[in-house]
Amino acid sequence: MTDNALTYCPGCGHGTAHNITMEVLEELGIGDETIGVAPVGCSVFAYDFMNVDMTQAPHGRAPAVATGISRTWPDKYVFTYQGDGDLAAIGTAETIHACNRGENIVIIFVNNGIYGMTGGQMAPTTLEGMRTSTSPYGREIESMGSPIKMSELVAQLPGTYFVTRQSVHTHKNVRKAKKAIKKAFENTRLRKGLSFIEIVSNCNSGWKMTPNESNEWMEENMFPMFPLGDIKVNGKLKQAS
Ligand SMILES: Cc1ncc(C[n+]2csc(CCOP(=O)(O)OP(=O)(O)O)c2C)c(N)n1
Repeated sequence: MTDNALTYCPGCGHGTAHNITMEVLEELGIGDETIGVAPVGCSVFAYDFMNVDMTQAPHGRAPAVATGISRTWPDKYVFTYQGDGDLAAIGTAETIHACNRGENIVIIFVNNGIYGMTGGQMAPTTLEGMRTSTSPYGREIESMGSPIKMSELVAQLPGTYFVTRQSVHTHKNVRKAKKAIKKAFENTRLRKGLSFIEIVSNCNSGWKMTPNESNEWMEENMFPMFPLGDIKVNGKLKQAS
């Protein structure tokens, strides 16, 4: 990480997710060979915090930009870091097609169930009944559709080699998430294709809760819809989805 002070809300999972990503690169000794693509959203300034070569893509386009970088420099480790509005709404096409092509990149997907940066609007990942600034009476499936489970969706595509869902809200979960991120970059080294790491995260400001309340709410409400664990390992689906 750089020495810049994080601008995330106190209690938000983004800082931890950044930190473990950078720790993995340092431990693998590949920081100088890595290029990250920041999204639009709260983590738009990831390039200020992550001490590796970074660029930033228009909203949702990070997997397409990462594709170009990875194909231009096939020996580099290339990753995107994206929120759920970015990855699962505005960039759905880029995400699906990069996964389907099996680009040799890592996608780190931080799912907090809403558009955090712009004021907590509904995202494709918003839970049924969840109140957001654009679903003030709660998400209604009939008119707004069901939450999209991106990890289960991309795991069906032959191009994904590793798909897992993690969280960073406890020490134990941080360790597991870090292990998953390490495995993902090792897959890049072995040129195995695309590794997709979902991190279910809180958005205590957007959810209008204290950090502790938001973590408890996440366990009780987000995890039943977005269960933690590996979904696809070494190109093989682990569980029916
Ligand atoms: C094409 C486009 N549409 C909309 C926006 C406005 N916008 C900026 S950030 C954001 C929400 C990002 O939410 P998410 O990707 O979930 O990340 P978070 O802020 O929650 O980490 C939106 C809609 C934009 N910049 N560009």
